[in-house]
Amino acid sequence: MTAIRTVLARRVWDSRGKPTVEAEVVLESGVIGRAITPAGASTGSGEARELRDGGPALRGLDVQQAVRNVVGPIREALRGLDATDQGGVDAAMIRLDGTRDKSRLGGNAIVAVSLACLHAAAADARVPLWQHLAAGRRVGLPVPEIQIYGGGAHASARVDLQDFMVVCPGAGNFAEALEMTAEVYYAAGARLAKKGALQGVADEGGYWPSFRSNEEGLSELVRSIEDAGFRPGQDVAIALDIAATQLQQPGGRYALALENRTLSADQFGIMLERWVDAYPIVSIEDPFAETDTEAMKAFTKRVGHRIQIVGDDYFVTDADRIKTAAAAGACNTVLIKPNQIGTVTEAYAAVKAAQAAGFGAIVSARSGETEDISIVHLAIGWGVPQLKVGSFSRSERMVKWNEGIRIEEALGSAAQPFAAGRLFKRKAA
Ligand code: 2PG
Ligand code: MG
Repeated sequence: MTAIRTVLARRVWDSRGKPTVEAEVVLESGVIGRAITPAGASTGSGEARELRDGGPALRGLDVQQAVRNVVGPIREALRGLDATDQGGVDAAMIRLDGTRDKSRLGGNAIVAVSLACLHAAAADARVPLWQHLAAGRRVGLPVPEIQIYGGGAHASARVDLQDFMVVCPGAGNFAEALEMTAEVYYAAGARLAKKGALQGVADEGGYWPSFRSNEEGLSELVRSIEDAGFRPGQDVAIALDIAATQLQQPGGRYALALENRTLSADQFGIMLERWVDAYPIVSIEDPFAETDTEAMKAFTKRVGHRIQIVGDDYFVTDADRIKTAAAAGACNTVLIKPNQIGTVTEAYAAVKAAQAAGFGAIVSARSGETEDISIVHLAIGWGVPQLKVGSFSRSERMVKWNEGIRIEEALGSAAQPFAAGRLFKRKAA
């Protein structure tokens, strides 16, 4: 009865008002699984390709062909397959697509179907998705990494750094981490408003600030943590996503447009290390561009024992890239975004590769999101210890934090201990 009867798709809209793909997998039992594809703005060049229609309408961003691919060839290929065989379903789509980057059918078509199939299998088993994935293993809530200020490609580069985020090593559980973050978010907004530096919110709901330098964002964030009544570093610490692929210029230098200067990779690394010394930073994502392996290795060697160094564009959720980086000593943590690689099976392979390498992992949303809550369930069910969803406003973000609250409640005392304190106790230089 878990055989796939049909696959449906439609165009829906994401948090930036852009078209995206929603897919439904319908089983012979009548059970339906549904998922929506998110979209990045600061994308890695190695990501699965989104199929967009081009042309004058909707700035070329429409996804009608991707929708037709789901209800045409993908439906044809999946009909009759067993939805509980996720590997088989995903392999059938990868075969049918036939390209390395899923550009023929579209990564945006494939990932919606892949996730919808997973939802259908869980629904057929009459358990929540996280429980279906956990398959009897003890699981817990991931530590949230939450944006306070947004910049880079998500705020017209008003500040060069993309995400100024917080994590809460002082939180005893997920709900408490959210509550602490809420206090910091309010405090940060109040400080910006008082300075006349509040320009609205960026794509992921973080404040859109008008700072004079990137470092001002760090000092303001520390003061916001204090204003909220917390000890910076102990209760609430800073996590950054530099998204440095966006900052690298032809020739390899890194541009800080706000500060009207460019830096060599060495100078950029020295600046970041100084920040790690001066501020309670516990995590830096994409400190260098996706191709700058030498700089990534050198930086990991110098500060990787003290803080989390996360590869996003650098790994694009690709298990092979993770294995290569682990051998080379680049990064120590992997960002996991299902739509970067294109199927649930391959995203899980990236989680396993990270675990095998002794790396940390963070399941992450995209800057263009929807009401889809799949990633919360993936993080919990797969046992991934961290979750990044953007900021603490806008419902495409809050729907995911709120889902975590429900699951924490459902797990009750059966939950694995919350890992924030263990993960983010900063080590000495
Ligand atoms: C990132 C994500 C989320 P985007 O860089 O980590 O912040 O952004 O979805 O635009 O790639
Ligand atoms: Mg990133």
